[in-house]
Amino acid sequence: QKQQHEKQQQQPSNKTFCPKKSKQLVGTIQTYLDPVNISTVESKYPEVRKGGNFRPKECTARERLAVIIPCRNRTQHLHILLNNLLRLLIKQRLDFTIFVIDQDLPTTFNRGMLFNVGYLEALKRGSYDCFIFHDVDMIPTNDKCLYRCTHNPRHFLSGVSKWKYRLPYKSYFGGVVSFTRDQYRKINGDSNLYFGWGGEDDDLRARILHKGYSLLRYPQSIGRYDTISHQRDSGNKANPARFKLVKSAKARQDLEGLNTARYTVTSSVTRRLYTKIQVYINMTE
Ligand code: BGN
Repeated sequence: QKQQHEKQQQQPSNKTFCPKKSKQLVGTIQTYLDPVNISTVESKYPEVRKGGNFRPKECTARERLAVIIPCRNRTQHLHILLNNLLRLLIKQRLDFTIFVIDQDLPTTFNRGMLFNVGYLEALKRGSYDCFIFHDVDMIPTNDKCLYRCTHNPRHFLSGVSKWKYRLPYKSYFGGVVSFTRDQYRKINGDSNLYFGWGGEDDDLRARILHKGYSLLRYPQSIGRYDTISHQRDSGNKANPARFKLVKSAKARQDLEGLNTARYTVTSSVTRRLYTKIQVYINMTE
């Protein structure tokens, strides 16, 4: 499987690099928040190859991007996200693959661990340089919000519709974040211990700062996101252990994370617009 992916990824050598900012970018774009059929989205993007893979033909992209979307029983939202996100990524002339990491029911949602699974499983399938971890319900509204990695991890959101296009608190680090392959490895990825809602993003931020990185964030006009409104998912109740866990984030950093993620891949399928990795996480291990 890896060989096949690698073959697909071999670059022709006689092309120039794609521009850092494509001339096609206009700024504010319309968002589509209504439910959509996957077949409608598929027919809109014939240029995306099986597995959710795209590479510009006229230039060589500067890096290989894996977009990791943790998901648990939220297929409707995934289709809405793809309906919005694919156009933006293609316009930015990026070499990307969409990975959906779908957690088997009934185990409580573990967003942090799904990030780790996404990183590890993507690297088994291709040599990605940049990882963008993307909530399934965050819809970008500005195409100058570049889906690229840089010298420090980046928080993409500066304002979200459900918070009146602001953030809930200054150090909020949820939603959409980017890491180079190296950055994510150096911080030992996410914690695996957060089952249920809350805190794992605060833990991740603590890990980044503790390893000496600083944080980047897009300015207000660019990091502007719409959200798909929904009820709190069943199987993702607020995690009462989160307060204690966040306090010990730095002490646990090297002991648990990317290096200790235990999971079982129950299926891996290449759909037209994404690679879907189904994963079982055992809560008691
Ligand atoms: C915070 C949560 C985040 C969540 C944001 C926005 C906690 C940690 C308490 C120590 N943090 O309160 O995880 O992304 O709200 O909803 O609960």
